Amino acid sequence: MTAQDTTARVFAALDAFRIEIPSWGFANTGTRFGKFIQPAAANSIEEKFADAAEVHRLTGATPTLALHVLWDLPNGLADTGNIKALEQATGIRAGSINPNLFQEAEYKFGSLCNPSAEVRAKATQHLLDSVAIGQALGSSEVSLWLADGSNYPGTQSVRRRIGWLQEALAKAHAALAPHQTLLVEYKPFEPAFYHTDIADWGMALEFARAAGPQAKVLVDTGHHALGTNIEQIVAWLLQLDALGGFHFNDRKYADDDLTLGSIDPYQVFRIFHEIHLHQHLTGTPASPAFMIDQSHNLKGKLEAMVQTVVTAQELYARAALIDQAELAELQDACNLVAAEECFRAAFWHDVRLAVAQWREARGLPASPLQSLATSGYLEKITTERKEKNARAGGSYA
Ligand code: PSV
Ligand code: MN
Repeated sequence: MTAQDTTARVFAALDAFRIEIPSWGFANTGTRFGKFIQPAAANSIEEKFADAAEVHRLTGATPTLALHVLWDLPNGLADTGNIKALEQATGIRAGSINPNLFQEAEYKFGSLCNPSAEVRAKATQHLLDSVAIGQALGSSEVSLWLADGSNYPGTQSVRRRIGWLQEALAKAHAALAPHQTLLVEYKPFEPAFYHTDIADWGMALEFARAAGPQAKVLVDTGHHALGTNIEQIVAWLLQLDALGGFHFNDRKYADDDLTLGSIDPYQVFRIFHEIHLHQHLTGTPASPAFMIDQSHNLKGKLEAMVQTVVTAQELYARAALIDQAELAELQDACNLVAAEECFRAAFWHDVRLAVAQWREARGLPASPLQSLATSGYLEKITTERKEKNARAGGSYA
């Protein structure tokens, strides 16, 4: 491939690449043992939109902000007017709507799978409200993650809980507008440690299929047992037209929420390869919703978010450099070393110069991280927010 071809591929890949950032990535968060308060953290939805707009100004790739209903729209539908005003003011659009079915006291023993019909009804209503919020905001994804499960064998009926969840998802699906997708996220454990009601992609896929054609699976890269071949799951979901979206982050052991690509950039590259390959095989671009699900409490929140988006752009561009036709030929010939080298050559290709050229050609800062450091934005929000943050409690118990 000539240098010109490489640059053209990088430009085309980046022009098409958008990734959603999470509102909770700007707020004070912590570990199970305590919150680490940051002076510049966002305390309101206004501040979250402002931070998201800054990330988009720097990277050109994050036009939408994922919203978590209880945290960002505590009054539900009544808050959508405020969100619309913020969209107007910042140029950032509301992204996926995330129902919150894990925080309230009633959900101690589950939400949509709770043995109590009353609790299930409350949870189902919240899910339906989330669908309505998505409609009011014109957002396309309702992204469902359940903390439901149990901690001790024999204490819950896995079978009956499957039925309850199917019922709730069917109701949510029936309420979707044509432009909406219901994303079903899975997670093997935490906070439930014995069984989780949607524990893996097979269960998520089955729930999505039973709910209807507008329900798809969401793959959170942190939600797999160690050693799981995530790109194979992605390949299967693409093959079945069932891949709805991603929550990107990185992990060493579990749902660590580390910065994308910080532990295993090759895995992200392999996942992006499956996305590019889909277009090569079918002629149609794969269109899962790319989202980040990270909430940093050690790194600065803005810096971590910009670093993540930049890494995602670089890895997406690198995966676009694979010569798919050549790779297919080598695979068919079972020419293992040559096939692997064709694959790896793209991974090892340093695209940073081409990415910087793309940024400049699109009127963006050549180095988003450097530009963030010198823009004065971090100093400004630190001054504005530090007193409020100093009053925030960080205690676990
Ligand atoms: C749960 O671990 C999760 O991945 C879900 O997507 C939640 O909505 C998100 O994190 C934020 O808590
Ligand atoms: Mn997630």
